[in-house]
Amino acid sequence: MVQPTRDDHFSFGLWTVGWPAADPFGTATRPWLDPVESVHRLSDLGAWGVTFHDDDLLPFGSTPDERNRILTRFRAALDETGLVVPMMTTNTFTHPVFKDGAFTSNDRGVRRFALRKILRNLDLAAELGASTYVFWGGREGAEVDSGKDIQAALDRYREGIDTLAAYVKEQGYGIRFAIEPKPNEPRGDILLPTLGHALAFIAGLEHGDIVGVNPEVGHEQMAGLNYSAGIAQALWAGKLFHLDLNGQRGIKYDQDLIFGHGDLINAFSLVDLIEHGAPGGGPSYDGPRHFDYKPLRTEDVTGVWDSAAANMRTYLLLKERAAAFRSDPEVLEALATAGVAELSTPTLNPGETLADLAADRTAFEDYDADKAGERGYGFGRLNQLAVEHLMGAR
Ligand code: 3MF
Ligand code: MG
Ligand code: MG
Ligand code: MG
Repeated sequence: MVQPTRDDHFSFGLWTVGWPAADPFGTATRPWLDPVESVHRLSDLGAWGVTFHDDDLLPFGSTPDERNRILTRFRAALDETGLVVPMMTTNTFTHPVFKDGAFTSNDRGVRRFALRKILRNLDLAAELGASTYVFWGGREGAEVDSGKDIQAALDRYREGIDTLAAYVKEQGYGIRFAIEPKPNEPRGDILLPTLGHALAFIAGLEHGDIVGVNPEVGHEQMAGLNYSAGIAQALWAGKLFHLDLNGQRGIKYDQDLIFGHGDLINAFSLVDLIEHGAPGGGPSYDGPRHFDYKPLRTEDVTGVWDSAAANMRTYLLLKERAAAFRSDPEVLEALATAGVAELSTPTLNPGETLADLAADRTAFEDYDADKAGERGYGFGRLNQLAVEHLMGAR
């Protein structure tokens, strides 16, 4: 049960296991990892897919010959292992040219360069069969209020996404875009910092029909938000196109811990939600279970592969625990006591108008608000049952 298979649709970014662990205060603690080796190791561990930024595979500034050589080796590794490339993305944050952003740099030349860099990689994504293209804003943001016209920046962000989305449609690539929100890092103030900001931005796009979100556990939690509640809203909006699973312990820098190694209770409710759908019958999520984590800087190469396996194992254990939770008669009873199913009944009767409601004395004049205020919902008991299932005590 806890042995991952291709059917679990686990995918990993090349930049995750491949992170050499340099941080702002220290140099790399691990050697560069050949992407071809990553493909083989991930395949051996039971993963299904591999994802990457252009520069993870094809170093910035590679010549056409170098690109061909690297791509030939990489495709051979995919063919040998059967691993797929479900998602690709562009690095518009590492090179100094992007220090003031890409789509929203004050420098127009940088914006035009960014569009070209993305365009080239979109063509590669189509060739490799990726169905999702992620846009993490990276350095789209500022530190100085008077240095960035935020409204102009949002105009340029929209221009960039819409221009590229129109291209994807024209080419018939069948690729959908997924915007990845993130607050606080690497800029002090970032555009589209949370899932909610991203959904509002998407609603104003011309080609928003092919644009959704790629929410990351740690990114929402860096803003103190509830990840599984955010995922529920993304599902409700029909915009959960992809996700980045990892762990985070509270409001601090982006930790990218192993999935479940942060807020484990929220990880449990997330897996329950995306595997089973909402209790009221909302959609579940059938896309890749994608890990965007970093092996701890203290790990050696053995620790890298142990941690990769740990992400998948934790997911599968949570899936098993969530299934037990959902089918426990005591949980069903606690859900009924809490009135969870009742929330799916519309507040007005079929065909009832506001005037009908205003005439309904039982809704107001004769309604015993004090009595209704005495109701106990039993949420604490419900959560204890979840925690006990999570701990394997039931
Ligand atoms: C940064 C991230 C990014 C994105 C990636 C696309 C470097 O905090 O999470 O990884 O995930 O750009 O998915
Ligand atoms: Mg992160
Ligand atoms: Mg991250
Ligand atoms: Mg991410």
